[in-house]
Parts: sequence; C-alpha cells; structure tokens
Amino acid sequence: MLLYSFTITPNNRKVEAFVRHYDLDVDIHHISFKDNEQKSPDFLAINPMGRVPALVDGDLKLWEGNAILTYLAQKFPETNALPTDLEGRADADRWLHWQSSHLMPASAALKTGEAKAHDTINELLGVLDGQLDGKDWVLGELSVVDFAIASYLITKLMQKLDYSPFPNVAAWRSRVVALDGYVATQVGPPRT
Ligand SMILES: N[C@@H](CCC(=O)N[C@@H](CS)C(=O)NCC(=O)O)C(=O)O
Repeated sequence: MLLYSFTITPNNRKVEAFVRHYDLDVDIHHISFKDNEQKSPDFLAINPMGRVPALVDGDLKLWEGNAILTYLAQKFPETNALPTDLEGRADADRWLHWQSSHLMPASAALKTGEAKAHDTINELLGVLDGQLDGKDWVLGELSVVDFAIASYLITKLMQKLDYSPFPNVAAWRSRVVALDGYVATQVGPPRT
C-alpha cells in the first residue's frame, strides 16, 4: 500500500499522522510540489484531481483525505479508530463532513484577515468546545475524527487564534500534538 503525501498541509498531515501513529504497514511517498509531480500523467492516473493525499492499495486508487482515513481504519481494525455500530459511525461521519464542509472553508477564509472569517471560526470552535466537554477526544475515544479536525487546528495560522474562550479545545489541541503520529510529522517548532 502506498500513500502519496505532502506532510505539512492539514489534508495530508491528517493521514500521515494516522499512519505514523499506528505504525501501519503503509509506504509513504512525498510528492514534490516544486516539480509539480502531482500534475504528472503518472500521478493524474491515480488522482485525476492532481492533489494529495492519495492512496494506492492493489487496484484501489483512493483520494480525499477523509475517505482515506476511514478506509485505513477499516483496513486496520486493530486501530479501533472508527466506530463500527450504526450510530457511532453516523457520529463519526457527521464530524468528518463538518470538517470538510465547515472547518476547511472557514480556515481558508481566515487567510483573508477579514473580521467575518474570525467570527465564523469562533462559532465553529464554540461548537467543537461543546462536543469536547467532559471528553478527551471528539467521539470520546481517539478516532479518525481527531486526526481529521486537529490537523486543521494546529496550523501556523490557527496557532495565532485565542483559545481562552474554548478551554476544552485548547486542552484537546495539547493532547493531539503530543500523540506519536503528530510528533513524527511535526515540521518546525511544535504548534499548540
Ligand atoms: N479535498 C481534498 C483536498 C486535497 C488538496 O487540496 N490537496 C492539496 C494540498 S492540501 C494539493 O494537493 N494541492 C496541489 C495542487 O493543487 O496542485 C482532500 O481533502 O484530500
């Protein structure tokens, strides 16, 4: 199994940190953005979007980071990183969709520096803070959801936010960066 990645972006780090955390039997190839390797014909045959992460497992060519995370969690059930009961799985899917449809665009908007973008992020952090109340991890136990969401909340940009109104998120971020997978994928000084 081969993972194509580029460690320092959240979409890639979520998957790479997961692989490293559980020491999964997955080879990792770091794409060269400088050489535009992600747009090469060989790579476009794997992911026509020309983006990473992407995973090749036999005949399967899988892209979209959250799809890769749930695939790996099911391929390696010993990780216990994805609920198997109907309700638990729905809960996991909910937060994975929340990350890609709310948190990801909100974090991209933050780069504009507009006040409205800050309000949106704070609204999302408030929701996450409520979910983390009384829990160490988003679903209670460590799961793919923590990897999916946390990778967005520990970027250089997100480091600049004030987390004091969100103490549960602040504590969770500290737990996340201490995980083996995040230590192994850290580039530069640790960010909490
Ligand atoms: N929705 C995709 C986004 C993947 C994506 O945008 N990857 C970026 C890096 S974070 C990329 O490969 N960019 C290279 C390019 O656009 O040429 C996912 O969640 O995996």
